[in-house]
Amino acid sequence: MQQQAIRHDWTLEEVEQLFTLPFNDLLFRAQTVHRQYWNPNAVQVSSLLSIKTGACPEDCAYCPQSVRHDTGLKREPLMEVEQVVAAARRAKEAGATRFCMGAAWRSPKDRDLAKVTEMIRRVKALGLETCATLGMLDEWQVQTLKEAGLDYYNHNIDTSEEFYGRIITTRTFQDRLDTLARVREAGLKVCCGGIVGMGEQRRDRAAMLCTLANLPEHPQSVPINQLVQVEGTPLAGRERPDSFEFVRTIAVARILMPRSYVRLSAGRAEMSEEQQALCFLAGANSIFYGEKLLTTDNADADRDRCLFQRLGLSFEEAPAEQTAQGCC
Ligand code: SAM
Ligand code: DTB
Ligand code: SF4
Repeated sequence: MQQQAIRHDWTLEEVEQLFTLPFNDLLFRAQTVHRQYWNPNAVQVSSLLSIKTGACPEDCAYCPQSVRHDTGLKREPLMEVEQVVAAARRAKEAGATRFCMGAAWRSPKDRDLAKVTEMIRRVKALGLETCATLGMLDEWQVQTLKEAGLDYYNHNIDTSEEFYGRIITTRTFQDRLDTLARVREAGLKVCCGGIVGMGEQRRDRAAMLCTLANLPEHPQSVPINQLVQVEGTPLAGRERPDSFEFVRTIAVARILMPRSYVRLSAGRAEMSEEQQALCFLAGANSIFYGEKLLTTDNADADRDRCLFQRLGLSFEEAPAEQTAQGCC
């Protein structure tokens, strides 16, 4: 069978048509593409740590960390480097190959960035891939992170350009694209995706994936989150998205971006094992693993291991170039 081409010229209509395929046809197509590029039974495993929690000045309607929402979350200053390294070591021992450090910032301040670069160096020295998500970055900040050895930068577009203003008013969709361009142009790997279940329409989900697929390079990692509803955020109480619609979103992401990791990201704790299995069949090949996401509970790690065993899935090995430097 001919390999699915890597395209950057998808039209919204084409993407919407994929969403309307009969479920079995869509999954067959996604799984076919998946097998052309990936080991279908290996899943990349990342762990997350919130290195600075709460009191974020942005007003993202989904987020428990915004200072504008009363979610009862305890704010925590930027963590100490040693604490972060200890958490990364535990994540590695549990089987993670990538460690993602998240901070509730609009953008990092210089003093904070200096500490984060030290965290990156130390985590990388453990033999883990590093990822950070720190908000908007200017060129100098991107360069500083690159020089520290950062592998991935996570910066989500979250939804369609049209729906964006209904979710966030303190920055624009274009602001997000601008940071993504700086990160990409500096040669860092991009981790960029969005959230399903915020009250958006299918057209918004299609437009979000179309934007990602038409970037000059596909993000190397595409996290698809299901909204984790947190009491006190404006989106708490929304109707849960249809489970098959979530699986469809994963399948369309896989077809549009064949070479990217597609991460079954937040929201697994609320999904059945059968739904997760369908997501893997649809081409998801990355997860967050471990007790917590940033501030909310993740799916239970023991149950994850059991699910992997039942499905014959394995944790993907660390990339060959990622070797511990032995200093810590
Ligand atoms: N402050 C930085 C930023 O916004 O880029 C980094 C951290 S922020 C928490 C990272 C991403 O987490 C958001 O872009 C969003 O996609 C996701 N996220 C946050 N809260 C969520 C929730 N309740 N459910 C699902 N995803 C969520
Ligand atoms: C992503 O796309 N999802 C992660 C990570 N990137 C940073 C964050 C999910 C956060 C879920 C809500 C919380 O735990 O605070
Ligand atoms: Fe702040 Fe990021 Fe949460 Fe938005 S998603 S409120 S920028 S931590």
